[in-house]
Amino acid sequence: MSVTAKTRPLRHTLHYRTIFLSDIHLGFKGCQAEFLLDFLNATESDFLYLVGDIFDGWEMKKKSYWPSSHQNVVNAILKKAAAGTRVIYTPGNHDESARHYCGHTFDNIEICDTAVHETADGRRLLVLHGDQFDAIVQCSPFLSKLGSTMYGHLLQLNRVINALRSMVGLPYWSIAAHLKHKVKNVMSYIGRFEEAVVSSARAQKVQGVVCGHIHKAEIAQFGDTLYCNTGDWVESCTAMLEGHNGELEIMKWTEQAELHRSEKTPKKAAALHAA
Ligand SMILES: [Mn+2]
Repeated sequence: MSVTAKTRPLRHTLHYRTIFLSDIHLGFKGCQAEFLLDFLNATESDFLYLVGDIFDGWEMKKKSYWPSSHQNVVNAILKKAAAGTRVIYTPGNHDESARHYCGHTFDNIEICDTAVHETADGRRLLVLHGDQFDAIVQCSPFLSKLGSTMYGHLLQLNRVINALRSMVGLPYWSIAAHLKHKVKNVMSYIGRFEEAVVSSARAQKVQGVVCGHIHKAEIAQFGDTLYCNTGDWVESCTAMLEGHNGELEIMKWTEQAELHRSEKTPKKAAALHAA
């Protein structure tokens, strides 16, 4: 007996009221497009917010990189928009060219600089990418992040350089200490970023804010204001989800996908066996 696609058990879909995604960086090699595609295919929602840096225009300008998996992500989003999901896109600094189209709607995707989302339990959340606060916060977290990965190499280099310095009579100078200071700056950068985002939400008299930009998923209460960061699809593969009762959660798909798959395994095995 042969099993056709029609008779195969349907994939179990996860339903949410809202999905918030940011920092996908399509067009950049580091984008985890396969994971994202898997997530998009496994989920459905009434609202889908694209909270900036969906495309990486900076990388695309440097070299053309557009594998089919990246196009498939775009197609999956367009398909959702066509099927009735309300898709709202608030561009970021890497896809700032999309900001020229704020106030317009293309293929059912509404583009705006900032949006206000009302949760099922009546909370109003300001939605924006977050680079708008770079001028206040200063210091790029990515430069410092690069600093932290190079830390180990620089510790070694530190020894070589100081051996040379001492040979020519120069005093000891620690790159490592210099870098430690930079890493400490990352922590204070995140703190200052969160404060800036939260005070902007307060000024707009909303109950909370949803942003991206710093690639660090989080839901935290700052006094009377809720701070939500959706994370990214370059390293952490995270999304923020709103359930039908308005409850918010951060989902890490690399962990969730495994659970989702293990639930499906018996059905899939049965279908293959029958085929
Ligand atoms: Mn950004």
